[in-house]
Amino acid sequence: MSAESAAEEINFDGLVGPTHNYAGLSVGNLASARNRDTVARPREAALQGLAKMQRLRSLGLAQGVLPPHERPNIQWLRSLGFAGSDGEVWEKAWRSEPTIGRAALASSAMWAANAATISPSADCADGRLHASVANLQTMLHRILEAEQTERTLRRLMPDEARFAVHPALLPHSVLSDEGAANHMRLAGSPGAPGVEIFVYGRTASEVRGGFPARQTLEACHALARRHGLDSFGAIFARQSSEAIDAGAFHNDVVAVAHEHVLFHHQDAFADTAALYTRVREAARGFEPAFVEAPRDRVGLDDAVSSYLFNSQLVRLPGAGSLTLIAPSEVRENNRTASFVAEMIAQPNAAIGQVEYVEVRESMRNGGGPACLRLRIVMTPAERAAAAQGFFLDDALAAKLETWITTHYREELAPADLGDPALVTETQAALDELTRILPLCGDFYPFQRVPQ
Ligand code: SUG
Repeated sequence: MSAESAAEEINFDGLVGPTHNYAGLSVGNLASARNRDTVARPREAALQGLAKMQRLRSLGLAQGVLPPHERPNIQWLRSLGFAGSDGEVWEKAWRSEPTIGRAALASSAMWAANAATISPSADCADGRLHASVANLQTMLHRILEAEQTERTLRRLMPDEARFAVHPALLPHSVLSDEGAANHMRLAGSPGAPGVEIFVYGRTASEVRGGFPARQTLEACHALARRHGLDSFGAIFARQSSEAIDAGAFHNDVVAVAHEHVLFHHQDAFADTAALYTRVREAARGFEPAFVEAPRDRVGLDDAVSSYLFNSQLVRLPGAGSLTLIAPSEVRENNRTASFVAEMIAQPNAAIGQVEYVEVRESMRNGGGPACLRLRIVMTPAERAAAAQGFFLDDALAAKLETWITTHYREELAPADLGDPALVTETQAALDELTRILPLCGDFYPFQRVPQ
């Protein structure tokens, strides 16, 4: 088998961290606003995420896992002038600066689709796999993620002859970048040269009302340039303002692509016809299939509340068509459930099966199945060169399950969040995790000896 045909797309899911909570931090993300200050269930959230990973493995797909970040982010709080023991730093910050405290506690790195933008080696001029860490500059709590994400990706893909891990673009409104959530790729097979679609919500000079548009065209251009995509390989498409203002704060709330199939809402893009034309012109060696959900069947409100398009689109081993891994909320909404049932029943359907997964705790913060994973297409040689301890197998899943049930609180209510014991607990949990995943040494800032 050639490297091209043996390459596979591997989902790396972010582990939900021990401080998973609902702080209402993301303007324009309706679920985050609606669930602000409700009681979160970190243990259940992490177990739901792990169960999704295991479900995909049981369906025959390769699966990886990425570690949570250190939260509360004591190092950042110290840089803002808080002093004392780690517990004291947290207690003072939480009490005196609630906006900063909430940002320092967020477990939002679990949404690995926002960690980076990945271009498989088949698309890149230098033949290496390129990864650009996202700056996530629109939301304060998310800007904090880039530093650890870069360290994680360098551990996962250490061999610079095969992998190019780029730091985040300068965190500024002009270069606003939210990673793979605004990036799609179409290809005849995962390892064949593909067409990468970068979706942006605004240009840098534009003043837009409504909800924030978190991705600029200028950021997309920079990513395509860095990754060495040729002029055929990169397409830039504008997300529709209606979608953003209806709560589609990332493109992956209204569209998803895999292999030759693009599944999207009718109102996902500013100019759908132009996008189809560009994709058809750029597609090398395959015929793209466009599956559009019409607005009179599925409203933007249904798309945003059910997360129909935040499904994972995958090819199960031996399957003749793609499978949609959809959140169970899609099945609970009559309109999306009946749309999916009809779509998969079509003769020669491009998407011919659906599997429902339960990630309700993440959904309550606006993160569906597709948000929780970063897709990395790897050839067999790249997979062999990656750090093996990040790939999930039954033994690792069992260790992670025990680790979660040992360390995670069952509930986190708003009144619990300022508790200094939370710092000690999360540090103990993360310290143990560095012996379960290949993170030995001083991976987390709290593990470093103070200078
Ligand atoms: O950035 N929610 C995340 C959800 C990210 C979903 N990712 C993708 N669509 N790929 C966000 O809005 C809410 C945190 C809080 O409110 O506590 C949050 O950050």
